[in-house]
Amino acid sequence: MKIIEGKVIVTCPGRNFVTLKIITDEGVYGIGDATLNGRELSVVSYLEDHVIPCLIGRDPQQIEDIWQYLYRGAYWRRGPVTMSAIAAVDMALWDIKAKLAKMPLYQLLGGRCREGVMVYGHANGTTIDDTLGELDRYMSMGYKAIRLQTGVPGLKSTYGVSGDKMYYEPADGDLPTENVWSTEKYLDSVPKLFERAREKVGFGPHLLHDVHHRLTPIEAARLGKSLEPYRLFWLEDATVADNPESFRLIRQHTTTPLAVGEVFNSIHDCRTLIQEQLIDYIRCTLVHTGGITHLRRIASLADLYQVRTGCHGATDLSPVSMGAALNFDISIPNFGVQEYMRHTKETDEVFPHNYTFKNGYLMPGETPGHGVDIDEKLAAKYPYKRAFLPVNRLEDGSMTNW
Ligand code: GCO
Ligand code: MG
Repeated sequence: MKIIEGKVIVTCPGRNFVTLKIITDEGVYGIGDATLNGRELSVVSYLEDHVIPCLIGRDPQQIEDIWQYLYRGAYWRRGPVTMSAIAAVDMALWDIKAKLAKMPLYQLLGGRCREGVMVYGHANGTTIDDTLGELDRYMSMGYKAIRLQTGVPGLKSTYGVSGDKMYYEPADGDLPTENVWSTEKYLDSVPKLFERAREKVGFGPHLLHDVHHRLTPIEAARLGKSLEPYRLFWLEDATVADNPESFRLIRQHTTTPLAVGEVFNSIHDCRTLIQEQLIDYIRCTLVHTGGITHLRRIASLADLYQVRTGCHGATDLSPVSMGAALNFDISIPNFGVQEYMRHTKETDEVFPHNYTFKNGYLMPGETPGHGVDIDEKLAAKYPYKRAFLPVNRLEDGSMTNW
């Protein structure tokens, strides 16, 4: 069996997605997600110019060998562009292998470890009252885990609060939008939100919060400590994780569980955090971390240290990533939770899929492969539209993390 073609499909049904289709001489094909928000065309070029020519003629069943070939063979290691391209190939090859085996992918990965994949949804609003209203709505939809983000009094905008109640889309400008940030204002508002939320709904639902890398280690430590009475499921990206030492400092001060990893792209980014048990959840995503082959290694390492997974699942990861992630999530022992931000109707139509939501759980489907396809004709109706993530400045004008 041989790979005879690799096609990169760029489509924008409301937002940009990059998809790789690998076609074999036996007619079986596989689909992989290659979307890197705000940097989409770099991955397109990497795939078209440097990866696909090397795949033609190879046996698509040799997943590990092809992974090593693309990783070691490039000489230049890691980085989000490279690892997203490798991930797309890897996802497509696992799709092909599961189709050949006539099994849903999770069966090939070892079978189910649980009945369903617990997901968390995003409840947000510009005021605490709005956010609590959204919390109600998510609970009535059956969600068992809900992320809360609220507007910060005195700031025009903040991460995680959208105008649209259904969908959150941060890549909102043809050039990067400029936002303004104040840590002091933010640190006052978050504990109030969680105090009100627990008063309202008790300790039944899991509640989560995303700091989006905006605090220094000591500020994050203070926030974690002040949130302890509200027993969060996790505090996400409390500070930038470039230095694992930052998490040592946060850990010394708080028992609020910590999650990190959505901007990681390699096991080497999280090795120390895991081995020193500085985090509780590793949030790497299939598409930016080299696909199923590499994420399985990360999850296995994490399992040794009682660190659980919580794969990133924002709307900028396509339904292909979601379908593949669900097959992975259901098959590993140390799964924690899966992020689930619903895609728009247009996106769901471009990517027909068989996963389903019920009572706060997502279920991968039972058809062979990872269960997600692309309707190429429909995809062609939505041409690429340049879009950037915002940038962030402090009130005095200096650049900070978005
Ligand atoms: C999350 C993330 C996202 C990112 C987005 C950037 O927790 O889901 O923080 O919302 O901001 O993926 O492209
Ligand atoms: Mg996040």
